[in-house]
Formats: sequence, structure tokens, C-alpha cells
Amino acid sequence: MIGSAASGSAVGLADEIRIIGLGLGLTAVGFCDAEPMESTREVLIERREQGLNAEMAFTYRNPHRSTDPRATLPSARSIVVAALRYDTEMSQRPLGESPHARVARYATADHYRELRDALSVIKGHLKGLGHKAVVLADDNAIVDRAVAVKAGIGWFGKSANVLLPGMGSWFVLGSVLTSAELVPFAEVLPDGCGNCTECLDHCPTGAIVAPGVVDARRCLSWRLQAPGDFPVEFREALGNRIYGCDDCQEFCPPSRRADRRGIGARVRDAEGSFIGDTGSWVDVSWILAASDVELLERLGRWYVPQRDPRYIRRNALVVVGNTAGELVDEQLETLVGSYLDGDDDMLKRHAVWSVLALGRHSLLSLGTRASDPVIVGEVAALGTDWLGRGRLGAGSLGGEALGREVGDGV
Ligand code: B12
Ligand code: SF4
Ligand code: SF4
Repeated sequence: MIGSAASGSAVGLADEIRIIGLGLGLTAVGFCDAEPMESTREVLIERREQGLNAEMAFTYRNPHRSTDPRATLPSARSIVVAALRYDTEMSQRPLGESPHARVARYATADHYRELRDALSVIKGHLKGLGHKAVVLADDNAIVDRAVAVKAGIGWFGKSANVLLPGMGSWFVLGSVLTSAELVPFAEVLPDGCGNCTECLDHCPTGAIVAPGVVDARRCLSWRLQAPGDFPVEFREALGNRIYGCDDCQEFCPPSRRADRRGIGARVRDAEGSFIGDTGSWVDVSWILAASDVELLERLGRWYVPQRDPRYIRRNALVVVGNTAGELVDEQLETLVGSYLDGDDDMLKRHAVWSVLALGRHSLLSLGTRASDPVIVGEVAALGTDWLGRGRLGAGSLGGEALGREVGDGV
């Protein structure tokens, strides 16, 4: 075996790597073997068969690969697993004229890049000693949570998130596969959830269908990333979220305690920012007005289906419907109206919902809108429930009702 520069032993090398990792700002570093993870593979295949992965590929695309480290690095003997605490606090929602949308904490800055940079230093160290090493973090090639649990970094919460003892779950996870032998491998930690069910109780869409089991079809975090229309049944539950959802962590007692006590808290650097810092709030008027280039330049770090910024606008239109309320002014009406008059049918449908959710039915009667088949069709499809929220009476349906109200000068 090729040994550590410091001690020449596998134990010494593991210690050395932990010291390097913690020194680079990683919150926890653990080690496990690189054997295939058969039970995780079975879970992936089973959940895919049950449709719980929605349309997602990621680790589900090839469960044999994502549960076998040697499919990526044939000589792998060990895995270094690391957790990095991410943005610790929600900043205050900016007060002002325009509604703002909320970004989940893991996405407020490029915490993955910071994690990968630290893991790359570890990789460099291992390679310098003659070992092979590959960095994986949020990559389809490995199920990060499964290796984190195996490496004794944390336990599987009922939310499916991995929690670190005493620190909760505000962590991104990544690893270095290596041909080095890094012993002793960790023991799996005992469950730390006990009788708690806060995450199941507070998930806004009931997406945690059993302890540790997320039905991605219902999970807002996935719905915001998925292509196509945002399902009508989850639009109200979306609230002001534009990317990611934190409720199963915000309500989690260990994560709350860690927040309160500032455990693992990280501070922004001297310039007041993390790498790629976009903050916790984005002005939705800005999103609706921005060009494709501007949107991708600022928010392109997010997972956006097909890298198509229309999906960011789609989400913003739902946020407007949920939150704009008193903040609707002429400028916002004009912006939403530009989607009603535009040639993108998907965005037009979401703009219709937004207008109905705000009770601003009159916007649907301006110009050619009242006879626009997409608008009329969407009003009909949304049905009496939505019409009943504003000035159109419950029981009025579709284009006919819309036309009548329009004719009445609504
Ligand atoms: C696909 C994906 C998603 C999907 C699906 C999530 C899911 N639960 O599968 C969506 C888009 C919904 C998503 C959302 C989020 N994600 Co995500 N996601 C991934 C990705 C790419 C693959 C995950 C995967 O393979 N899932 C497969 C399923 C089968 O795994 P699982 O849900 O973890 O299920 C395990 C448990 O059920 C456990 N288990 C089995 N039986 C039982 C029984 C009991 C009682 C228990 C408790 C557990 C248990 O075994 C299963 C297999 O390991 C990973 C990155 C990666 N390469 O691994 C990031 C990753 C899991 N996501 C991450 C994050 C941060 C999030 C969000 C918090 C982001 C946000 N704020 O919106 C949410 C959390 C939602 C949630 N409650 O899971 C982090 C998790 C960090 C952590 N501390 O756990 C990861 C690891 C990314 C990273 N590298 O840091 N994600
Ligand atoms: S991320 Fe949100 S929607 Fe998804 S499981 Fe957690 S609380 Fe539920
Ligand atoms: S909310 Fe409770 S059950 Fe859910 S992950 Fe946190 S401690 Fe576990």
C-alpha cells in the first residue's frame, strides 16, 4: 500500500485527510469502503418502479452506476465523504414596491463549488501520494446521502435529509473516491429522529409519504425544477418559493436548534458574500422583465430544465399570483399582461392563473385577451373554484362566462 507522507499508515492518512478537510472549512469528514451499495440500488429501482422519482433521471438513470463507486473508479477502495454547512440564515425579505421570491438556503450561493474546491484539494493530496482519486458532489454517479450515512457522517432523517449529530441538516454532501485504503471505516450512526414527525407534518404538499420516502411528484423542490406546466394543485402551496423548498428542514428540531445556537454557522467573507452569492430573495418583477441572457447570467447556476429560462419565469408568475396582493401596481400589471399578450402559451396559462389568484379578472378582458383561445381555454380548465375567487361568480365557467363579464366592462 502507498502510505501517508506523515505516518506511512492508512490510519495516519485518514487522519491527515480529515485535518486537511476540516482546515479547508468542511464541517465533517468521514470514510467508508467502496463496495457496491446493494440495498440503495434496490431502493432506487423500487422507487423508480413506483414512480416516486417523477420524471427525474439523475441517480435514477443508472442505479447500477450510482450505487457502485467502482463503476466510476475501478480501483476504488475507499471513499472520503464530506459535509459542508451552507448559508445559515435567511436574510430579511426586502421591503419595497415589488414582490420578492424566496430562494432555498442551499441555493443562495454556489456552495457546491466551495465543497468541490475543498474536495479537489483532498484529491490532489491523494494523487500526490500516488493514489487515484475522483471528486463527486451532486453528481449522478453516486447517491451522496447513502455514502454519507455509510461513512458515519450523519443519519437518514425521516425527511430523507441526512442530519449531522447536533447540527441538523443544512449541509451539502460530496465525496472523493480513491484507490487509497483509509481505515478504520466508520460505523453507521444510530437514528436521531426518535418519535419526531415534524417534517412529515409540515411538508406543504404531503410529499414525505413515509419516513425517509419522498414522492418527488409532490415535492415543491422538484416541481420548481421540472419541465412543463407547474401543476395547478400545488401552486398555492408554492407560496413565495422560486427555487428549492426548506420546510422539512425549517421545522426540523435539530436543524432549528443548530440555527438558534449558531452551531456550524458560517459567515460571509470580507466582501459580504459567498462564491456566486445571489442571496435569499429575488425581485419577481426583475425576473419577469429580464432577458434570457440576464436570467441565466444571474440564476443559471440553478438547475433549470433544458437551461430554458422560461421555467424561471413560469415559477415567478405563480409567485406573483400567491404573493403580489397589495403590491400589484401598474408596472406589475403591465409585466404580467405582457405574458397574457405574448406568444408563449405555457407562460400565458400561468399568467392567467396568476391574475385569477390575485382576483384581477379585469386584466383578462383587455384588448384581444377576452377572445384569445389560450386564455379562454385556461379559464375554463381552471374551473369554478378559481373563477369564484374574484369578481366572476362561482358557477360561471370558461370562455362564455369570461366573455359575458368582459362585455360587462369588468
Ligand atoms: C434527485 C435529488 C433530489 C430530488 C429527489 C429527492 C429525494 N429525496 O430523492 C429533489 C429535486 C426533490 C430534491 C430535493 C432536495 N434536495 Co436533493 N438531491 C437529489 C440527488 C441528485 C439524488 C438523490 C437520490 O439519489 N435520491 C434517491 C432516493 C432513493 O434517495 P433518498 O430520498 O435519499 O432515500 C434514501 C432514504 O429513503 C433511505 N431510506 C431507505 N429506507 C428508509 C427508511 C427510513 C425510516 C429512513 C429514515 C430512511 C430510509 O435510503 C434511501 C436511499 O439512500 C442528490 C445528489 C446525489 N447525487 O445524491 C441531491 C441531494 C440529496 N439533495 C440535497 C438537498 C440539499 C435537497 C433539498 C434540501 C433542496 C431544497 N432545499 O429544496 C431538497 C430536500 C427534499 C427531501 N426532503 O429530500 C442534498 C442533501 C443534503 C442532506 N443533508 O441530506 C443532496 C445530497 C445534494 C448534495 N450533494 O448535497 N433532491
Ligand atoms: S422540500 Fe418541501 S415539498 Fe419537498 S419534501 Fe421537503 S417540505 Fe416537502
Ligand atoms: S423533523 Fe424530526 S423526524 Fe424529521 S428529520 Fe427532523 S428530527 Fe427527524
